[in-house]
Amino acid sequence: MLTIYTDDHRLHHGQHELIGGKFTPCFEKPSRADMVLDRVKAVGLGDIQGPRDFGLEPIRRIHTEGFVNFLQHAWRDWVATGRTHDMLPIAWPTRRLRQKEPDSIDGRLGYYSFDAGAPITAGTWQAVLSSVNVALTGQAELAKGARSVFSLCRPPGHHASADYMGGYCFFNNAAIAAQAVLDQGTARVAILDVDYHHGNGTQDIFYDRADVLFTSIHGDPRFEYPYFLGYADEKGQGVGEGFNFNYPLASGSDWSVWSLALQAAIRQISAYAPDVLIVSLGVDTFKEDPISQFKLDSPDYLRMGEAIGKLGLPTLFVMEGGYAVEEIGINAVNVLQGFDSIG
Ligand code: SP5
Ligand code: ZN
Repeated sequence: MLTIYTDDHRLHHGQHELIGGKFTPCFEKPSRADMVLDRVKAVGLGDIQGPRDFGLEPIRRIHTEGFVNFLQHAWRDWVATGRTHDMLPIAWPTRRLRQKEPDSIDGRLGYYSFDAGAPITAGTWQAVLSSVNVALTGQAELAKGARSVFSLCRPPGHHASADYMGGYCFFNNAAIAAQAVLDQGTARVAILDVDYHHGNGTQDIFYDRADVLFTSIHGDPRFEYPYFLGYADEKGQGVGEGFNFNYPLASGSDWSVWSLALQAAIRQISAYAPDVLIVSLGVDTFKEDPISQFKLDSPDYLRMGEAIGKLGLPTLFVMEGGYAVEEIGINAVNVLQGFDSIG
């Protein structure tokens, strides 16, 4: 399987995130991608290519003009106020607050986020652009006829929606790739989000649409981040009704439980009969993940890849989360090798 990768991800290296009431060194760090790339090389998964530049147009198909402008100039506007440490928001427009973009950079930072988990640094803009290009290059290779491609994106994307960032995510790489598939004349795309956390951004982006089926297996929002989306009764709305499927699972779920949800999601994807499948590939379901509560073990990821492979669809894997840095490469690449083992 072809891998798309660039070193540009290193330009995004946040210092701290707010987690459990403490400023904690960011779990989402450059060594994550290094470990995955090392494993891709170690097992000889296939060729590794750099991304091409697709510009801002495909991003604007998913994200609002205001949000794109904010992110593009956020660091410049922050530095102009005399600060050179990471940007983190402190206030958000919740219920009964005005949904109006403020003038100040501090206000706009809160307006365009939903948590304090995604610090913006000097190199963040270039890194997130390159991460999108990694996803879009993978999509282009798939369109040329590859059966599957691995887009080793960093930063991840699935928590980012049309007009907000958060959860280590800025632009929604998987959603931008899905829209690119449709814009090239394909009718139906399915997304399978296997990251431990609900893909709230991706769900929100496609919630009222029938041309993208969204399925997600994740920690139940009753106990797990992102807390405010991901329930099983979220089915889509308008023409999108019936095209959104959530499989929230209890803390401590292992493969015996997780694989049943996977089979249910796969049945929905099969029934939808998409032209292309995009997998939001998070491996923070691993038993030793430092911020997660599922109990998958390394061999389970081979089974995951095999099950996805049996769908027989052109498939783009887009890297999302996974924070057990030593094992993230083994687990992510196990999914890809399991997929490849299915003719
Ligand atoms: C892409 C992705 O996986 N983003 C995840 C963002 C999670 N951010 C908040 C996690 C809160 C975890 N709380 C439990 C801490 C256990 N020590
Ligand atoms: Zn996650």
